[in-house]
Amino acid sequence: MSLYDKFLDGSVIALSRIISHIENLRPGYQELLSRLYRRTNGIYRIGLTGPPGAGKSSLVNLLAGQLADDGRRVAVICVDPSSPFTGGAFLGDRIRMQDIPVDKGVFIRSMGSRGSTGGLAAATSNVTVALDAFGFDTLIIETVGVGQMELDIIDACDTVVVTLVPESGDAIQALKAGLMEIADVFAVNKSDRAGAEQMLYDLKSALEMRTEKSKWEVPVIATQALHKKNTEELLRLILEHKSFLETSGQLSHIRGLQLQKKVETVITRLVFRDISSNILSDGVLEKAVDKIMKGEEDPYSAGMRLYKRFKLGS
Ligand SMILES: Nc1nc2c(ncn2[C@@H]2O[C@H](COP(=O)(O)OP(=O)(O)OP(=O)(O)O)[C@@H](O)[C@H]2O)c(=O)[nH]1
Ligand SMILES: [Mg+2]
Repeated sequence: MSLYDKFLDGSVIALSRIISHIENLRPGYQELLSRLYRRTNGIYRIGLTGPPGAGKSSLVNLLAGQLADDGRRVAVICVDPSSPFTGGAFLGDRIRMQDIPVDKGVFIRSMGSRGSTGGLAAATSNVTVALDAFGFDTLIIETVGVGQMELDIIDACDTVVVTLVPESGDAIQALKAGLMEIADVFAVNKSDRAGAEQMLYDLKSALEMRTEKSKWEVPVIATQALHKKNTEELLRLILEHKSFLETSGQLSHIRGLQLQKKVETVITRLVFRDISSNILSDGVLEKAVDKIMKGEEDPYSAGMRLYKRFKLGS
């Protein structure tokens, strides 16, 4: 039985291996993705982002469990925060992926920023295709909300939950970090701590002040993942947003834009691959650098010359 057949047969091990194949851009991965794409059903993607230690994994844990209890087939992608950008897991007590309820059939995959040559956002989106084709209907993506890279991933989700904590400063901070624009739901987690009321108030005021109004009114909810408080309510708000997307026609609009991006990425990658294998492999680049060093050419015209040569050769 081939790996693909085992995948179709529902083998989780085959799924994991197929994901690695895609993630590492091994030969034939685009063809594989093309086969997988035809089996997709439009998996619903929930993005969860927020500052380090805000309780994202704790919430994901509970949400995944609740969704699985409701009969959904849930997958979770944790974009590993131990990237050079986010500074790593300095919190010794952070919830690890092992704590997520695998017994309920929840599939968990961690994606590191190192080693994903094609860019983390593209890799995440490709892995989503595999999960969708496998039969999962709901995906939760957890990522630390700090850099542009994370925003790109979260941008590719249908519903975005921004998790803040009372001590993460004022709502203005969230505004500055660009979180206000991407949030569909705000969760003020660790609301057992001082300052939660103020945070809720500030967030609501900041949302009201927004000039750009949408038909969806971004709700703000206080949660306590540690004590399982209000997490069912949080899920209800998330699913309410899902219904909103579906009934308003926004879902197909978003997906159209995302597909456009995807096709662009596929083309860029193919061009890049061809250029690297056709031009850059046989010392052409070294020769060009040599010429530049000798003052016979400059890097810009060298780049344009090589690109033209690639185009003619293709
Ligand atoms: N007091 C309190 N602690 C909480 C609450 N929710 C989560 N925590 C604790 O906060 C710590 C960090 O939780 P995580 O779920 O790992 O946070 P995270 O946002 O996933 O962390 P990173 O992935 O490292 O950014 C853990 O010790 C949790 O038990 C809450 O509502 N109240
Ligand atoms: Mg976490």
